[in-house]
Amino acid sequence: MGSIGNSQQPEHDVLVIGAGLSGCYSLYRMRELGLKSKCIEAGTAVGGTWYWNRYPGARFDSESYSYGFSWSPEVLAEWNWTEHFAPQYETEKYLNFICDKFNLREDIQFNTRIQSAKFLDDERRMWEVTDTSGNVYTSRFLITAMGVLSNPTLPNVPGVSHYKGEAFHTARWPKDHVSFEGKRVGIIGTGATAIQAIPEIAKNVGHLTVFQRTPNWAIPLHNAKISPEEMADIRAGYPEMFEKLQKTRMCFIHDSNPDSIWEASPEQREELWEHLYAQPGFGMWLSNYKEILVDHKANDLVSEFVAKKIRQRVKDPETAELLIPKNHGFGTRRVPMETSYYEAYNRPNVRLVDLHSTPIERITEKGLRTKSVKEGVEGEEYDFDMLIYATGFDAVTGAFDAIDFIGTDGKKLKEKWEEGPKTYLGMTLKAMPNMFMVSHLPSTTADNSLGLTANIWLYQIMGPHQAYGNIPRSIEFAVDWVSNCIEHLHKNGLTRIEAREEGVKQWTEHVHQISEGFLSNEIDSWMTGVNKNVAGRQKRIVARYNGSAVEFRQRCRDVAARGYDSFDLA
Ligand code: NA7
Repeated sequence: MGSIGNSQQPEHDVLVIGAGLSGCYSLYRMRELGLKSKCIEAGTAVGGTWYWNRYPGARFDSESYSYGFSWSPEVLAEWNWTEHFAPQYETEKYLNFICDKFNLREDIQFNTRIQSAKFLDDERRMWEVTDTSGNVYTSRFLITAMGVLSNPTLPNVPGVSHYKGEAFHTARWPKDHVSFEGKRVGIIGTGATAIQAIPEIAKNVGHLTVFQRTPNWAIPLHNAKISPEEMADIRAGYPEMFEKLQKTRMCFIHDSNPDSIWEASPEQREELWEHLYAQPGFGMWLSNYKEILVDHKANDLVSEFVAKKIRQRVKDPETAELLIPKNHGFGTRRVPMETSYYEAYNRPNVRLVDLHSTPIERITEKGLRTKSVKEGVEGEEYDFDMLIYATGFDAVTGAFDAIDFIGTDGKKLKEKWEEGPKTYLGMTLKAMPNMFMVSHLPSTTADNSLGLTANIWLYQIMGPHQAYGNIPRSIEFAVDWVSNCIEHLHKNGLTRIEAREEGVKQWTEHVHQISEGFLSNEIDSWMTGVNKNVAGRQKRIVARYNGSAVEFRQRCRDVAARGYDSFDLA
């Protein structure tokens, strides 16, 4: 397929922002179509999350083989996973292996951060993209290979810049070895990241203090090595496994459970929960009774089971109680998967501080100071050699806010999404012709705004209003759909595609409607777009497609089958 164009030739047919999983696969597909493509990446290498997010303990919590790409038979034949839940360095190696194999790096421009993207007038029908150094790139189509978990955020407490010791955000962990040996370390946050990091840090640290605002319901990962024989069996089972993943609601390997909790006896419930708790991976979340994520009473029962497990595993009853969530039920936030997380609190060198009774007053030069909510009780002063911020992200729309996307109406996307994202199929937008949002493991963006010790990077995963769950499955679908769409445009001599107002309205309503009834909607978390550290992120929004991935794909395929007639094409 030759270059797309009319009299006003852009420099590129396709420009991809971000060289994570989705960016690299987009580039691969565009090349297959014979299009002149370029991928722009702020980091110095490919891989995004799995390059930059290298805090101790970082690893998949979905089965490695189910999280790899399925589109290349050669990669499936040649790549061996060595652990059921691959550590960060293995996944980073995997992405580099793919880039080497398909020579993707030659079309990736590293160390370049995009600042703005503007759709030029209808005559020229192209995007003008500008990087932070002022370089300008033009392209017929723009693929944003970014997503919703981006912009690591620091706590909104005074004094963050005053701290003089080593300080790291977990999403911007340095490449060089970080030693905890003999050090007094403080970590703020107890989300999925901290829950992976804490047991690893605890092994080597002088003393670790964990500052917890909201505990989460974590369950055991049960990771294990994969022997060569096992890998051979996994490989032989790939076709069947990928077919199965396409049939499940969230494309995970775990079967859903059609059974009703109300038809099970207490003994049967206990038996199922013991079985799921002992299983590797997300089974406890995904293969549980069908009511647990929608019915408060059912949710209370399973929460009580997990609370019992925490009480059994944590020796100090007071600490155990603090680690049991009281403001949300099991599975209503992202369930962190852990390896000896609760046992870390049985070590004499680990202390848990409850920020509800003693919130952080300020970060100081030497550490931090808490205050007590009880009158007459003093706060405490903590001195550290190292402070770790495991404080999460400005999620969901943050990735898109970081770039000034300006469409045909002259408005910034950021302003248009103040009340939450509005999309058509989660991939296209009104007034942003020729722009596609693919779903979205990691793209990295250099940013020094946090002013911490390490090189710091942003990473972004998943896009708004698209099926979530097993992210690489969503990426493959979105990239294939976009590639087919661009191919269709080219074959038909079309140079402009734009979502219609009506389509955006209907899709956004559909996304909201299928989200109804989930207990998770009632809970503040990054999944509902809430970040207490960021102005304007206090209100819950519907950002994810909560329906089945099977249905999502069917709806998108129907649009393609009708020749994209729900778009304005020109
Ligand atoms: P999360 O899940 O957003 O967790 C962030 C943690 O940091 C969470 O415990 C927060 O408490 C805590 N936090 C944030 N700000 C503060 C302040 N100001 N004071 C005290 N504690 C604070 O991010 P993660 O990186 O752990 O995980 C993100 C996702 O990445 C994860 O779900 C995986 O899908 C991959 P809060 O809960 O807000 O009270």
